[in-house]
Amino acid sequence: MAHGATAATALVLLLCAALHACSDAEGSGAGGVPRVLFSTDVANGLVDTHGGSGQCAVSFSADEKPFPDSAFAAQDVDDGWALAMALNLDAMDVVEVAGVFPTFGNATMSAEMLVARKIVRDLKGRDDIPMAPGAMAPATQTLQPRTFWFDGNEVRIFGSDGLFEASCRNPAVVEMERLLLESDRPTTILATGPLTDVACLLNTSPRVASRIAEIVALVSRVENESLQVNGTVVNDFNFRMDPGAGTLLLAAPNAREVPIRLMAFALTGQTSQADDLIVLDATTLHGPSPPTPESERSLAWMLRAQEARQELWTEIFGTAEGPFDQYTLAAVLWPELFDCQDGVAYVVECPFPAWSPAYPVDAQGDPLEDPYAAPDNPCIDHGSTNGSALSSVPAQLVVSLDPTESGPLVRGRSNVTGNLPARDQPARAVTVCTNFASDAARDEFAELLYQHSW
Ligand SMILES: [Ca+2]
Repeated sequence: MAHGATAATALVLLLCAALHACSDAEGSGAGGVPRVLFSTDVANGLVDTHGGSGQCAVSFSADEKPFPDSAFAAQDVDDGWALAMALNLDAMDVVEVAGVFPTFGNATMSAEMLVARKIVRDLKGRDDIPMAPGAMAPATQTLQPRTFWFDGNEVRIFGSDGLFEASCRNPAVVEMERLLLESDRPTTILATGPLTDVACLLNTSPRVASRIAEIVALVSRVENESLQVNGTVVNDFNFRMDPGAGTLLLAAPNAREVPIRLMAFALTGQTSQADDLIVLDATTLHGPSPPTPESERSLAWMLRAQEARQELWTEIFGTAEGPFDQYTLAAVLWPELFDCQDGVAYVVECPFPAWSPAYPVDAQGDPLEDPYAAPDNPCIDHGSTNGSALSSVPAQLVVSLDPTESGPLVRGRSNVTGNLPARDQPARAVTVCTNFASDAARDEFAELLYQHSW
């Protein structure tokens, strides 16, 4: 796609408009720019397993195997592009990056810490920005039966006596809490990975609610929406990796005070489709003008670090991968680019887990279907046609675009919990972004990414 003088002019106007808007915006203060922190599964350049899938080499079940080597793959690069873009805009006084907190997800959290350090400290020279390790895995069990006490009582998952709150606080959560409470300016949380640490923060630190300007999360599907890239079904990764935490984020009592903005796949998936692709590569990215030795080094590393990932993605989907996590940053800085509205978010459970009495088996006790893939289950994209990898998801995060919708937060219950907290409360009011505001806004978004991704 060609971008001529008109687009460049629009870009300048857009940046000025954003800077002006920032001076008045909720969530900004004396500095005049939005203050953000990242909860991110930043994995650029890593060939690794998805974090939390299993870092323990030994199982005591004869039926279990050590994690197979084939699960190692070049992992996603969209977090790093969002982080690098944010740091570049921070240097231009368009945004303030208050902290960067890796969480398991695309890769193992431990390796992600090294990626965060590479981008924040080495490439961008920002020794002043706090970083701390977040969750290494979901803080609730998923795809496993519940844990029981010796007397037969279930080990509770949620609540102050549940295992989530008892175990979820890690250095990232503690540091995010400190940054929020010590700042005199509200902070926006960019949740671009699994929601474990953000859910923990809201469930264990009621005081932070009034300090959060907004949580902007790269997650969710609109009701009845199949998630596809070039016709191939994909999953809602950030929810899938920790459905328990995702539910607890929406359920946190103090979180009711916190605005939540969901960047739905209906929007964020658009620019990975063959007919509407935004590609970040050597043909579209040129760094700042004029370049500096630091900018050239940073762009060169970012491009090199994504090569294997883009090869893998192209092998699967036929085109390069477009941007995803950068939508969250753009939603904070240039909200006018997107079509967002009031909606309600809820969680749909997918029957049946393998330990359910209703799980279908033959006379020998062998399963007749994949877990969570019952033919009549309400989860979109589940079922044998899409394979077990896409069906082994105990729940989905769904958004209704009807803000008056008043159903429960957790739905589709199969009377077997699948380890999701059964909160008896209504669906959560959210803002959901589902489209670009216009074709011109889509082109402006692309231009901003081309300009600031390096
Ligand atoms: Ca991510």
